[in-house]
Amino acid sequence: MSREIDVVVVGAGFAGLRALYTFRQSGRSVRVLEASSGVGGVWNWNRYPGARCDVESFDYSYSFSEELQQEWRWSERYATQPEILAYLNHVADRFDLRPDIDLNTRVVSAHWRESDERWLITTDAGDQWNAKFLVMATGQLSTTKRPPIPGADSFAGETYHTGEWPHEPVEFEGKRVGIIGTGSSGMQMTPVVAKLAQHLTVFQRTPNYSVPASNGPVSDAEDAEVKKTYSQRREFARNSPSGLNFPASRISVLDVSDEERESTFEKAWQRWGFGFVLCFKDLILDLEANRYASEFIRNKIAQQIDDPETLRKINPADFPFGTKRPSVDSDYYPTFNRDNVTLVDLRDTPIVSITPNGVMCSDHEYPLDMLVFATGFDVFTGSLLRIDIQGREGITLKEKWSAGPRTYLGLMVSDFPNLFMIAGPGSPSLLSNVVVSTEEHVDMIDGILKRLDHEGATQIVPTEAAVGEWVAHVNERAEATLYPLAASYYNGSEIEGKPKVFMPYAGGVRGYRRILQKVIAQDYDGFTISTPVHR
Ligand code: NA7
Repeated sequence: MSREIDVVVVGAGFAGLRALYTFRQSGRSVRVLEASSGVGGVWNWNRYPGARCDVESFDYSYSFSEELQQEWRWSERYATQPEILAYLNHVADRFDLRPDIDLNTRVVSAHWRESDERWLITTDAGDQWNAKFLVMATGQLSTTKRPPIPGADSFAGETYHTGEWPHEPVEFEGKRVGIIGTGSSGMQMTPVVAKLAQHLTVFQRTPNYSVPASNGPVSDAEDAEVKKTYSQRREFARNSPSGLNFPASRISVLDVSDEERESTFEKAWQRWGFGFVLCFKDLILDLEANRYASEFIRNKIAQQIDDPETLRKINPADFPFGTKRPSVDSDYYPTFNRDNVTLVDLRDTPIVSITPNGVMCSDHEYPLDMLVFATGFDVFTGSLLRIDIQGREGITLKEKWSAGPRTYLGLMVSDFPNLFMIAGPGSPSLLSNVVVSTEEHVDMIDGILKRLDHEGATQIVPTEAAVGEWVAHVNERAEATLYPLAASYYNGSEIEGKPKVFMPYAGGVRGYRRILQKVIAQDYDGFTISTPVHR
């Protein structure tokens, strides 16, 4: 017997908690189904040492409650994973969200039934929910990727993936540790583990650019200052290119003197972290402009590395800065000056296999006691496609997206009525401060549901034409940038065989917001809204 409910939300991370709060406020019955044993989404899974956010805490937090943003006190500019998880648990308690959340509950299928215009959702325990609306708050970075390296299961020591880190403490002391992967997770973990392990070997396939976090404690004065004008700060972020609190420059790097260029870069390097990409208007738009930034960062990296051979391996050169998501690090580069740290360049000596003893590269074997996969995720589509989602006439989402995701506004898919994605492919999503984009989508969905209520409508679905136009627009915006020049998870390159299409919307948070406002003003242009078919 399935249970009736207005809305099923899949996932209890940032997006799912906000969705539950908002839809409940609107008087709907809501059930959140969460696979893990706690709330927090990625912040509950990514417990590896050194894990922290690379968007500033003041901005990587909810804006929906003035009381919440006034009372929560962030301790550091860039919050650690435990602090963000504590925040999300606080939110769950403060707004009494837990009674409507089922933990340890993985959704295995969701089938649309035209006969009663509802979604039938089945969990791994065989429980079923019958919901008018289905909201996928499954995140973009939540399906871990373990590369298909021969012998991967044969390793006799401890193995971990950064995105599925155990809740129990992991001991590094006295061990030979290997980390595969130098994305944000690998770069965050490396300096911490290097201080604990007997020896650390970092296996790097593609060197990426990283800018310093310039992290530090939040002073009482700064806390008070931000809280005095918090709502303005939020409004600024919503109307900015990336949802961050940095003034985007309107100046081209090509129009300034050498001195001005260097001093602007230097200022951004010292303080802006991820916001470095915004310090001139054209760093992600113009290759010549980008060259200046890439060169500046390469020089900065060179100043931090003692050994010329290590520098040759670690200094990025294969793609322009920012076109693959840059990292924001704390002491990553100087870590390679330590005697107990080795950098292996997999472009020179690829991994041949994993053996019971360690990692076998083309030149020799690296014996290890512990192997950490910091190898990332099946980004954007992984968490959606691993669920058997069937829309009208049994069409699966997998079939629908066989050539890559096709959405309207990154929010809905044609033939899948009443199914919403939060920060899905085709929205600013991972090209933005994703909390800003998440809250915007929840509010958009809330508005849609109210609009349906208003005239007793029961279905909303985008037209095929609207999806086609949106996909074309997403591609157009991507092609106007340098993003396509890197093989990255933005364009499906993180998984072999994945369709190579550009996933996020590169037109900016502000531009996207204006489009949503226009769609609403035109009474949900691009959607078909229909009234009951079965009465
Ligand atoms: P990322 O950024 O996707 O990084 C994954 C890393 O793992 C990256 O360096 C990859 O190298 C490397 N990788 C992946 N597969 C392999 C194989 N087969 N062999 C060697 N190395 C491999 O994931 P993260 O977890 O670091 O960060 C994800 C996001 O979380 C981040 O962007 C922030 O938004 C927060 P490659 O570059 O593919 O050559």
